[in-house]
Amino acid sequence: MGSDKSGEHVLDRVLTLEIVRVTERAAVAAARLRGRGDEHAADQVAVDAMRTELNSLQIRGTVVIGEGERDEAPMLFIGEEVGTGEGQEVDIALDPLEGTTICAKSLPNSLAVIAMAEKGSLLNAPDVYMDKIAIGPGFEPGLVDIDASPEDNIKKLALAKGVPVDEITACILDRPRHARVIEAVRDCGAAIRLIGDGDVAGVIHTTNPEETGIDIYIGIGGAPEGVLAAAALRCIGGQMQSRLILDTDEKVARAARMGIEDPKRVYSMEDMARGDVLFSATGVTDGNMLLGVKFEKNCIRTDSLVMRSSTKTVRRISAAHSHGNKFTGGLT
Ligand code: VTB
Repeated sequence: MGSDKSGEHVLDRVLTLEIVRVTERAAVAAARLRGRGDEHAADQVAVDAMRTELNSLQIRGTVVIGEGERDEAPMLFIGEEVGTGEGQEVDIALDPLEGTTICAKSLPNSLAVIAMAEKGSLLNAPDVYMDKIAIGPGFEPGLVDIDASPEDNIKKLALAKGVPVDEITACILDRPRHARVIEAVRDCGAAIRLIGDGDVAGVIHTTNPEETGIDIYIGIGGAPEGVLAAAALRCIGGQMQSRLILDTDEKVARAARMGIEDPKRVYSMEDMARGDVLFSATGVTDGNMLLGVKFEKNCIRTDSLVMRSSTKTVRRISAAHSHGNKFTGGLT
């Protein structure tokens, strides 16, 4: 571990640039299967590629948010150890292909994502649903509240931005479970960007409304995706709150086995991702913030965001990978 000026232990900054390869490689692999209608195959190649690259990093990593539990996920399962086994001990949250359906249909905003943090600082969330609310940076803490109504949150956000409510756009997953929220948001005059999948991107998009057109994320998505989104927001800035949906005894028991004692707890962004966090996302398909992978005659192009919470540096890395190297299936 290194140490920043305040004495806080931080992750080795070299890793900031190292982890981008992990998402680049997963994105390139998945992009070859864009629009083929086979979600499973696209996910599988992304998992394989991410794992190979992750295992070349000089870390002692443990997957805490991954492809699922050991029995259902042969690779990158929760608890799997990754890296060379030398170097810093880190916890890892990953989604080699966030938006498998989007990729299979070649629609916008599928990503390869990974977050890395000091050991013990990422919420070990079970693979259940999570209620989430998120806004970007620049607002007073506690401006939005997961327990307030969508109308209240949107009105407060509009006031803080100094715009009328009808200039606010909320991003919501297009699911029947959101019928009431969708109605409430429209009734108060705001617009909605309905997305088919990909709520990690949906949350990240709130950090740059000028570019993405999204001011607030509201609704229920996956808990693993929630932790990844919180890690990203810790790096860029913004606010997020969440609550796990533990609506059966089995889910409550499963969460308890992962150390979650209060099934109704509201998590802040810092509760989900503490301390120093690194985050990398590479576009698979074109999106509102990142371009998808481009296969060109002489190279393969990738577009990534790489960030680190302790310094809040956000790097946009556009890379050209020459044919014949490991990204293209050639020699490493
Ligand atoms: C969201 C979305 C993901 O899961 O978290 C969603 O961002 C939640 O689950 O891309 P449902 O699809 O059951 O609503 C994903 O779609 C990944 O499966």
